[in-house]
Amino acid sequence: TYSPQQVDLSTCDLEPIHIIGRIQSFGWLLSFSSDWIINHVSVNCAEIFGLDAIDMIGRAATDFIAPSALHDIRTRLQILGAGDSVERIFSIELLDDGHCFDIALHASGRSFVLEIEPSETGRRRDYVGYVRPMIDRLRTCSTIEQLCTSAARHLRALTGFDRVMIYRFEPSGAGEVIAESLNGSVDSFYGLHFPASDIPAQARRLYSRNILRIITDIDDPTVPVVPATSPQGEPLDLSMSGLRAVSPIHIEYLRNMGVKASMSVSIMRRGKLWGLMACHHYSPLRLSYSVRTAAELFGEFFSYLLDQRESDYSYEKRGQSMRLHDEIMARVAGGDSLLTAFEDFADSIGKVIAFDGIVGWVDGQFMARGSTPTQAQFEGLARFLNTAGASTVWSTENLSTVYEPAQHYSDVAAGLLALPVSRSPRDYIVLFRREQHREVYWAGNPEKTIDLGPNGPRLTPRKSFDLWKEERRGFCKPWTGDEISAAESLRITLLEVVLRLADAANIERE
Ligand code: BLA
Repeated sequence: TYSPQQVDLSTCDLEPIHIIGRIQSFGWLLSFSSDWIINHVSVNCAEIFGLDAIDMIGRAATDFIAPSALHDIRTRLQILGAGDSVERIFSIELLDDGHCFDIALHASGRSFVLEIEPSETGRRRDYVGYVRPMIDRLRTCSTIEQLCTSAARHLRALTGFDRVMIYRFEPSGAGEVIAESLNGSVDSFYGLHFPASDIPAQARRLYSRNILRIITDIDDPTVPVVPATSPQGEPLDLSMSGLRAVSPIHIEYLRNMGVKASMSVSIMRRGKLWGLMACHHYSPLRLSYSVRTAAELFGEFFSYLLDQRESDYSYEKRGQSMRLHDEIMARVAGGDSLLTAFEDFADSIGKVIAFDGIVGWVDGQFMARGSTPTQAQFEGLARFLNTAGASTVWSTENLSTVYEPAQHYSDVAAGLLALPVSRSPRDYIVLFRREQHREVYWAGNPEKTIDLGPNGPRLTPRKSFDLWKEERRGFCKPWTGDEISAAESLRITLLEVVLRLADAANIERE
């Protein structure tokens, strides 16, 4: 038993969603060993195989599948790679009764899982053929914002969801809707923030392996997979399944939101979950496996293009910081000291990293420009910075939480980026940013999740997603990864300059 005190956000992370033991009812699932003996079935299999699911266990899967289908399946099993790959066959006559199915095959432990869905009937549509022009459109987008908006629009056109969002994770794990496409009758979520606990850690890990999930109807009673465990006591791992039933906690979340069906496609960047293409529908929505496959493919291409755009941007920034290095070195070679050239340096640095104020603190000399602490205040701050170490840049968006005296000047310098420019902690170039008073709009009060709900001793999704405004005080505009790496290379340049100037001074003295 749990006491309410023990129920914190980490209990969300403990729910074993990959072994939930149920699938959604829009398909059928069976698993078999490498010698084709059926070891798990979803109980609805009776609908297509005409035999009670329980009676299928222990029989050969080959007894149920038509020879030509079996041939195709066998071939696919041979090419099924190690790891998380899934083989798909569309429009296969599984039972030789004229019915076409779409199937997915993947390995789970020592078994193979066969997932079956009805093929789309009527006018057959080549969805994969749609993806090409969608991607061509994306290629013409030059900014990340355009790219995301265009992706949301195209994914909505392909799938028909009422709301398609591009949701980006922040380093804290919370996230923001950065682009959206809507059916005119639903509310916008654009710009809204959601707390990290909405998508717990194990779900994120799973979503970086299996990149698409759909919930066709939150009221679907779902179907058990039997037996619950193998003779060895192991449940069937459904991590790579496309039919897996989802966590009841998440169903409650969607219900509280008023959403009936959802889908999300993972946006991966360099092996990490960057965000989600998150889709909502206000009535049940079943998408065929071929549409989902097209959506998945589109998501993968979108991820590549996004990575390319972000890399182009970083590359441009790197170029700028290299030019800055050259500029500074040229000036020092021309005989300027760091002190006499401070104003010029400040200008050059400002082209690469925006700041509101800058301080140079070299050999006990204080030089300042723009919005900075006073010399007396800075001397205290420099001692604090000494404790952060001399070998790398150090930054904060909110100085006063780590260094209390900064409260007295948080209006002029809420955050800083410090570049130690001598080998011992002593000399610095410090960039300051003013407070950026920011209002963060949350979809519901993110702290209001600490309740025990119908799903037992776990946190309950919040009931209200009404706009909740957080006033963010004392923070400056965040220093980006590109800015921090530019500062790091700038630091190396300045270190060289300071050493060179010190050498020159020594030579003069001798
Ligand atoms: C899963 N939570 C998810 C998913 C999304 C969100 C997108 C993936 C499943 C899907 O596609 O529907 C959250 N949905 C969002 C967010 C937006 C959105 C942020 O549309 C913003 C636009 N959820 C809670 C709490 C817990 C929780 C308190 O609020 C835990 C106690 C759990 N969320 C939770 C779990 C899953 C989940 C367990 C995994 C569901 C599964 O795959 O089984």
